[in-house]
This record gives sequence, structure tokens and C-alpha cells, in this order.
Amino acid sequence: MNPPLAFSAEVEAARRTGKPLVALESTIITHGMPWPQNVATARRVEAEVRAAGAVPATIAVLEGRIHVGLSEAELDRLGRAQGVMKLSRADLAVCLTAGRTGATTVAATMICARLAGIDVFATGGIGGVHRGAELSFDVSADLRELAETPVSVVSAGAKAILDLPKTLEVLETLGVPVIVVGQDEFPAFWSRSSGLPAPLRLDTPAAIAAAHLMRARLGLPGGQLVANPIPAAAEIPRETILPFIERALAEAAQGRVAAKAVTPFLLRRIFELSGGRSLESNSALVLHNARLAAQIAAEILRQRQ
Ligand code: PSU
Ligand code: MN
Repeated sequence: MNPPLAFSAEVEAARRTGKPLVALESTIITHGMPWPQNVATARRVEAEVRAAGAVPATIAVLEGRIHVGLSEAELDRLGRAQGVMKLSRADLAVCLTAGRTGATTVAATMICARLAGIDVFATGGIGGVHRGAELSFDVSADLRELAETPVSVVSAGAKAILDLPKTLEVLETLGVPVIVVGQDEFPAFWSRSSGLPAPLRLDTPAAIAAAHLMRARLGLPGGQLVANPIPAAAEIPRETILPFIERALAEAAQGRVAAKAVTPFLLRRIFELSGGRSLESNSALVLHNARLAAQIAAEILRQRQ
């Protein structure tokens, strides 16, 4: 039995003609950004992928089917919808069999991308080990998915609301290559700097594509985390964003925000506390990642020939 996949006309044509494809997630649309900036950003990200010569495949579950590529109307409806499920690996099957609508996180988008034969996926920042995880055990399923599913994920690092040293430790334990582009320091989403050294560094799409293909030749399961620092013009320096992060974390603890609600709560509060600046940075870094992902996807196709 085949997985319940529905391809958009654009993605279907790309598959037929052998064009490079880039997967895009939908939790960033439904739970990561407010309307209408969420839909505007999603459209710009898709346009960026096209401008770089690849085809965007935004992934979401709509009424019990995995959609790979959304039409303008579907994207708009998803961006305005209330009560959309946030889907990680654990939730995907139930959402499908219940006929519900859900937005895919990094973990679920990787699973769907693999089912659709897509090698590269662009997002903002992956989930990771939350601060205080030694008590809460809150570790994103994104990390284990990177160890399991062979998709290269282009991010701006892990969100700075997390415990970044612990996130890198877990990725190392899981055998996930963390490849920083163009600098020797791991980037921290809104900021270029985290104070942590880059586990690995590659500076060209060709080199990242070659490593992706080599993992397959070695029979290694899992993907690569590509960490692409936010462009300098769009970054919020660490010392500016840190007080907002601390305040949002304190409020989350006070309000006993837990499980799936944590990341959306923190992102929304930091957006409010920064007067909207965090959202502008978030949009800029996703666009930047979309362009790099398109270049990596094209290189993978070229090197496979
Ligand atoms: N990147 C963003 N905004 C987001 C996310 C990533 O710029 O909203 C989402 C991704 O879907 C990621 C999820 O998988 O946050 C992590 O959620 P959690 O910490 O609950 O695993
Ligand atoms: Mn969590």
C-alpha cells in the first residue's frame, strides 16, 4: 500500500522532468508566525526557491492526505486556519487516518520529503534540547529524525531559545553531521554567533551535496543539518535578543506551558517583546536558507548523473 501523497501540479511536473525540488515545512506557517506575515513569508520563500532554479514543495496534511506542494488557495487557507494540528513523527499517522489537517514540523516534513523522493529541505531553525531539559525531558523529535531520515535540512542553526550546547551534544551522540556554512562558529538563528564552535564546516553547495551523496554510498541512515548563518544585515545581536528570550522563558515557566506549546509560545512572545523585529529576522533567514537549499538540490542532481 502506498502512502497517501498528493502532489501539486508544479511538483508533479518537476518530478516528471527531473527538476531539483526543495521541501518546505508548514508548522512555521501555522505555529511559528502570525497571519498575514506567515502566508506572505511562505510565498516569498517559494519564489526564492524558483528564482534559484528549483521547485518548492511546501508540505502539509490537508484533510487526511499528505500534500507535497500547495496551491495558492491551499496555502492561504492553511495560513488562516485555526486548530491545525502540529505534526511530528508521533502524530502523522493519526492525523491521516482521522482525516484531519495538520502542519508538519521539521521531523514530519523530513518523513514526507523522503516519501516524495526529495533530498533537501529548507526551514528556519530546527527544534532541539530545551533549557532545563534535565528536569523537563523536553528534547525535540527533530533531532532523532535527523539521525533516521536521509534528508539534508538547511537551517539557520537551532533556535536560540534552546540549550544550544546540549543540542549539539545530542546531535553528536546521534551521529548527525552539523555542517556550518562560511564560518567557524555555530549560528544561533536570529544571531550569527553562539559562542560555540562549528562541528563541521563546508562553504559550497557542491561540497554539501557531495557529503549528502557519500552518506548514501556508505549506507548511513539519517540526514545532515546544514547551519547557514543569518545574513549580517538581518541579524539581531545576541545581547539584544537574550533579554527577550529570558523573559519569554520565565513567562512560559510561570504559565506552565509544556510539550508542543512551548516553541510556539516562545516565538510569539519574542515577536511581541522585540516589537516585531524577531519576525523580520526569521523571514530573512528562511529566505536565505531557501536559496542555499535550491543550490544544494541542483548540485545533488548534477552529481548523481
Ligand atoms: N523554525 C522556525 N519557526 C518554527 C519552527 C522552526 O523558524 O516555528 C518549528 C519547526 O516546525 C520545528 C518546530 O520542527 O518549530 C520545533 O518544535 P518542538 O520544539 O515542539 O519540537
Ligand atoms: Mn518539545
